[in-house]
Amino acid sequence: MHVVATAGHVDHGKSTLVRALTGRDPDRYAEEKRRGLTLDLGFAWTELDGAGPVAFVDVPGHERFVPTMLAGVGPVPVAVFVVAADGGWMPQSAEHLAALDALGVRHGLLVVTRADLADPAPARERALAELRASSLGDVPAAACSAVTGAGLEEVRATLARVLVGVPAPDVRAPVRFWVDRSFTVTGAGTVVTGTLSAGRIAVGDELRLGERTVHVRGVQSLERDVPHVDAVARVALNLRGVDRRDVGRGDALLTPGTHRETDVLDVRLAVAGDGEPVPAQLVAHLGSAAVPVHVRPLGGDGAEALLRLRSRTALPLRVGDRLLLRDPARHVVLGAATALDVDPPPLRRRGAAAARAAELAGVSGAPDAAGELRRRRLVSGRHLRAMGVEPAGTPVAGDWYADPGFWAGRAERLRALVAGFGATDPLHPGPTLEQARRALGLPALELVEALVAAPLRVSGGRVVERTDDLPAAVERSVALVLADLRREPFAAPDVERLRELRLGRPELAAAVRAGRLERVAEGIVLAPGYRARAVDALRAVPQPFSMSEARRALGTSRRVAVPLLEALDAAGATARDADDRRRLTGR
Ligand SMILES: Nc1nc2c(ncn2[C@@H]2O[C@H](COP(=O)(O)OP(=O)(O)OP(=O)(O)O)[C@@H](O)[C@H]2O)c(=O)[nH]1
Ligand SMILES: [Mg+2]
Repeated sequence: MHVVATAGHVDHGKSTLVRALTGRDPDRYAEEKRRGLTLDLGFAWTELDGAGPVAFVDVPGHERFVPTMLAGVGPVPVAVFVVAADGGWMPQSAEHLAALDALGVRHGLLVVTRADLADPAPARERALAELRASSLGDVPAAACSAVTGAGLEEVRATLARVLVGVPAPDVRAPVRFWVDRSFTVTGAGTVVTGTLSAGRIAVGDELRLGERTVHVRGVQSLERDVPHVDAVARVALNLRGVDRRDVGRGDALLTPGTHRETDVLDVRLAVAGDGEPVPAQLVAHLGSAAVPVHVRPLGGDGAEALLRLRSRTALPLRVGDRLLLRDPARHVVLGAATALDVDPPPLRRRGAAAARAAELAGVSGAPDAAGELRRRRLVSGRHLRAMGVEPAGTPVAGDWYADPGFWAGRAERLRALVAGFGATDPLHPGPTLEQARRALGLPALELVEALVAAPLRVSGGRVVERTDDLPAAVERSVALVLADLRREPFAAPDVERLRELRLGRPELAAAVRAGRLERVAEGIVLAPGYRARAVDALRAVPQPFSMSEARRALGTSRRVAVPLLEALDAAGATARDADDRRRLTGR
């Protein structure tokens, strides 16, 4: 299917042309028919020889309804530009063309209507010259009269030729389905309609609508139920999970995880040569949405402006999206803003805007994973994908991607942190994973774990420096402790035994650093791997179990059992019930 939008000045014959081509009146409302004026988007479709089904989105031409026009053409890739032979080039001809240009519409044709009322040649020449200077470029033209029917066949043939040359969209692309109508159908529930510009929607799909998940219960296209529909298409969706009042024009249904809902973004706007500053309040149009935005200039030169946009409501965005910026007060389409960053950093310090502009100067809006890593330093793959950027390279941990220089720097800082720790507190020879996470400003413990490499290692939940060499006397004493622990794995040496073996605080700390012993609590050490062994032993105990049941199963005293079970709790291997009994979690 093809989807085509009309464009052109009020009363130039757009709706009449659509009716002549499809046999259906796109003006649905009694008031539209009475006043002979399109007030809202209209929809009609037909079969066109050589091009198959063609759906039309008919837009209003009146200057008051330019936002409605934009909601209609937003997701549509092809335009039928209408100029009346007796009307010529008019203000909304210019404004609609500026909109199509900003949206980057590259396919279309010119139709000179009302050709029975005046010579179509002057209107055609002027319009073709205007269109040539836009994204539409050189387009074919046809003249017709809806009253006499003359020229309609040529309009059909020309439109079919244009449509055959329109490239097929990517049906595997993520869905961002812009709603242009929503209503309730008795017995079916909420129905939304819109133009699907990329991707595929199938019955049973789950889509995101802001914070909620909605289920596609039914799909209709061209008034027929279908199991799925591929872009480009006019689509009606029957939805489960949303009330009709909670969805409407300007909302988008999204493939989960593929867009970032944001109310702040940085963009590049090509500016006209007059050098006028960009107004501080504009309206941004994207798909069927129109949101007021506050504009903060970051920098740029005469030809382009780098702007921070802040909108009152969030928009689902990806890097590279084009937003049309319009000044409604002056009826001026300023142009297309390209989304460079849909999750920009806050600008706090003096000079931050200029620094940001310098950073964005080299950003094109084409997804660039390495560039994102350089600027963000550390980011999850999930977040990158939501911004429309496919991660490149290998994650440093889990789903985390890091800039190589940043990552090497954090590894360096962790080594320094651990060294500093050992110097000030021999009994705690390194920071806990959580302490290290905070000191390094990292968002997840798994990142700290991933940074631990020789000579560092994790022992007893702490990051410590591996020092393999123990003084010979300490080595001998530790060997005796380990021999005791082989017989009774949870009978940690008591104060007396430690004194007898001359294992004081520094000696124990050194043995822990060397990985010979693991610290359970102050003055309590066990053989490495004690937690796994304890979990094994506790499997034999009926769940949940009390402290004394655990103590008996482990063959140890309360002095050891209490901190040992706390260590298991901390590691997530055991969980405590309300009555202080515990069970194994299976982890
Ligand atoms: N004589 C003549 N009249 C036409 C022709 N096409 C449209 N009209 C008349 O022009 C007037 C405006 O036509 P519409 O189709 O409503 O114009 P429109 O562009 O849809 O107007 P808006 O949607 O309000 O912007 C109507 O009275 C039509 O009957 C034509 O080819 N010849
Ligand atoms: Mg109309």
